[in-house]
Amino acid sequence: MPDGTTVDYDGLIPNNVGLSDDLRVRRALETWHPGYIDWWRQMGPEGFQERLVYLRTAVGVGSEGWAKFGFVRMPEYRWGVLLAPAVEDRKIGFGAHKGEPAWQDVPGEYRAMLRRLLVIQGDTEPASVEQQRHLGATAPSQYDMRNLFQVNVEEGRHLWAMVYLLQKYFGRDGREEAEELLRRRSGDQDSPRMLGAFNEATPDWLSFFMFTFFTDRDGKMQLAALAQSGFDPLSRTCRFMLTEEAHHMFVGETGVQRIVQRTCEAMRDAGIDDPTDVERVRALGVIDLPTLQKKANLHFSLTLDLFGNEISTNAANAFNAGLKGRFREDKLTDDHVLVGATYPVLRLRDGMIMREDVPALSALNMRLRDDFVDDASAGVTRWNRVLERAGLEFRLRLPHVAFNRRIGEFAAIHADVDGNLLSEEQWRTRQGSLLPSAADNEFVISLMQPAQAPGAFASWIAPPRIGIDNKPGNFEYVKIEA
Ligand code: BYC
Repeated sequence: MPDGTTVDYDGLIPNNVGLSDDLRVRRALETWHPGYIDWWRQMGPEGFQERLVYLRTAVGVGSEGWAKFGFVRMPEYRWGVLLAPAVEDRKIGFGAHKGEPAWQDVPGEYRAMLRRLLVIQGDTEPASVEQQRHLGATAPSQYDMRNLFQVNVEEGRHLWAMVYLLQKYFGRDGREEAEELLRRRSGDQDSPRMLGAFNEATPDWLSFFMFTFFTDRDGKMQLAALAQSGFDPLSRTCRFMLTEEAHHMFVGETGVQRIVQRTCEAMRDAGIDDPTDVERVRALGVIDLPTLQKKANLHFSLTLDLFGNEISTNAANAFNAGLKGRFREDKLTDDHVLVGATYPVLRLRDGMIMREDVPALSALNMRLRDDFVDDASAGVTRWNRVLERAGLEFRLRLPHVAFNRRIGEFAAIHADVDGNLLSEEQWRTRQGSLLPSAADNEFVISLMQPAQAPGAFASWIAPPRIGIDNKPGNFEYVKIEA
């Protein structure tokens, strides 16, 4: 039996779940494997599949030394099934089953609910790879290209994580769902991915950094909520996924930070101190700050939609069932049952946005969304430090939660970034100053010229302070010449 911290690399599928002794699941996964590789070749990073990339691969699940770095061709990456070590005697921490032993198998009455959660989570992982598949060609440096590919292979592994749970615990339904996860496509008319933001295009690197900053952070919050699950295999799976997820948000946060830094430097060198002098700033070959704000507005609002409706019986049921907890549930000090508790939620009442106390159980999506907003604002504060240091007064900010929504209370109305309601006509007039316009997007895309020589960086982004795995600035992260 595996000891739960070392990974068995002998078979086709690296794992710490004892696959060598679990013939049924091993066969199911080995049968699914060729379809996955076909999907990766068709829908994974375009143009770089045969290049050697300096990637980290998980080799253990302990807290130290869990990954090793080395050159790998992406289709040969060792995707595997890795669960965080089991916690002895773990109990369900919330809901109607609080205090009972955590489930090692699927509780029959919650089968459908659990399957739906796994499928939604699983669906987002390949979706993001599909969304990002064209970006390699315009990478602003080898460092960034390598980070993109790292994020992509790990999203691929996160798909494996959900597919393992489906194959192991859901029999034939699980196998069918696993096939469907390879069949849907981001943005496809007939067979789209399940959640809205995962069908949007990621046409440029600014979008990629904003996506990893905001949307991967939804991933972090959702995984953190699922890591609390009373279904122990899901909890252990998500705990390990969170270890990898941290790098994805690092990529987003530092990506935007480096863009802000480069813009500030270029403005200073050119003696421009008005950030709204967009044309002059753009002429320097850097991204103007108002455009950065508009992109942040877009990605923040798209990501808020991923938290579902403000009032949700699905969320209440999943919590009651002990399947999906709150962010850091185990650190919270209330009764973890929430019957009779309330939570304040922003709602639309008589054409106004009002705070209203609602039953806490039905407001769990909002609670997670509020935790997300706090987490994201800490990142925005770090971006703003760059502006402060540069002596500029401009600050980036998060728009109001009612801005540009397609799911929930505010889908029916228009609001500006301060939460003031706008008429249809006012929205039409102001939209271009709040969200990226076609001209803004065109400008950003015009900057996306590849910088492929080791140590080279595109004009619009500063180099990172430190290389991946402490490598020097001119390290060849991707062997571009085959
Ligand atoms: N788009 O009761 P409600 C990540 C549907 S990201 C389309 O509010 P619930 C990653 C909803 O399905 C994290 N439909 O829903 C990031 C429901 O339909 P049914 C992904 C939507 O269940 C970057 C109906 O509306 N993981 O990992 O409370 C790169 C009623 O809604 C949407 C998860 O999301 C939408 N946005 O909340 C790579 C965790 N929103 O069932 C990866 C698992 C709602 O009535 N998912 N609907 O027909 C969940 O926990 C929940 O399903 C949701 C929705 C939070 C998504």
